[in-house]
Amino acid sequence: MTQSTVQSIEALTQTALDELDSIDDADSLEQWRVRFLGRRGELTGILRGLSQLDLEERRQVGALGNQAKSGLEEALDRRSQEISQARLAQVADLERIDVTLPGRPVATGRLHPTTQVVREITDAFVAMGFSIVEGPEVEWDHYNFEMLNIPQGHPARDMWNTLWVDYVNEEGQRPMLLRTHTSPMQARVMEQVQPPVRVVVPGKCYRYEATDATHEWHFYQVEGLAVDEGITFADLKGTLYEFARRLFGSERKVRFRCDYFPFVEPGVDMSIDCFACDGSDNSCRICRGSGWIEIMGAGMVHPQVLAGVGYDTEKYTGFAFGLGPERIAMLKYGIDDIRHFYSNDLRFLRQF
Ligand code: FA5
Repeated sequence: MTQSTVQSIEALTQTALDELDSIDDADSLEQWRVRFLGRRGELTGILRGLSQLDLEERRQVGALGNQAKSGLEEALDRRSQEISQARLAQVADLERIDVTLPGRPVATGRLHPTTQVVREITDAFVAMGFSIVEGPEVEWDHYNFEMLNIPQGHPARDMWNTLWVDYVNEEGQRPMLLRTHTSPMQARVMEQVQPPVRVVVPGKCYRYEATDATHEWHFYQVEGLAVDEGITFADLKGTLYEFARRLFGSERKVRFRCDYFPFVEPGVDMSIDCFACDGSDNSCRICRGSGWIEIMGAGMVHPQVLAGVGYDTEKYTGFAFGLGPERIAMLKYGIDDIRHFYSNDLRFLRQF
């Protein structure tokens, strides 16, 4: 009996140690512990059977059993440490930085095409001696219309389909709006400074109108204003020709035609020849077959506007213009629909 118990303890110890060697994760280690050393484990089972032996045998085999038990416990501790060290080494390996690997590309932002073109336009005028100023997008009727020679009830108000702010003043009028053009800044600037004036005003405008390939309901304008003694229509044409030459090169054709704006006299619009069809396609979406794309309105500042801000109209004359940067970007880059600009399609925006 003693002999066979001793043999089973030795065999079990050997099996347990062999199996322990091949274990390499914490879960299997716990299963091993329960199987051999747990309360109902195999070694515990053998030791429990000792009660049937006589005292002397019990002492001998008991000592062997306890020795086997502490041997297995030590082996378990060792293996457990080896496993956690191997795990730590694995994590360190994963986190190690290989400085020879190529860097990850950093996604850089870029300027919106409108911003790029607005800057190009203002740069061209700054080079000709103009300064840049900005003004409010939420504007009073007073500046957007009245100071520009467009009083209440004037039919020309229909030229700008207006988004009114839902604010009613004490007289029951709605005097606040989203500016329909950057021209209100003409009056705001002239109220503040005496001639000579040379400014450009980039900014956002809003109109209550249906969109198509060349019309958005919100878009940018760049306003220009020059007032001084002796300014003539030749100065206006010279400045705008020079601007077109800087932006489009000398090959592009430029056209001035008479146009009407209540705040200039005479008034013109300036167009550039159509990049899409050269005027050869009657169904062209861009120029509708005319061969020309209008990019700005301009003219000599109306004496009524100069008088409105207190300028001496006998002494001073000036010219003003308002141009559309999106239309200019369309011409420069061959974009066939203005609605691409603000539809937030990255495939479009990443091209610039
Ligand atoms: C005006 O807004 C006048 N304030 C321009 C002006 C200033 C005339 C100073 C005389 C003196 P108009 O509505 O034509 O004019 O607009 C001027 C330019 O803004 C157009 O030539 C066009 O390039 C651009 N534009 C006008 N409406 C839109 C629109 N819905 N979408 C995109 N661009 C537009």
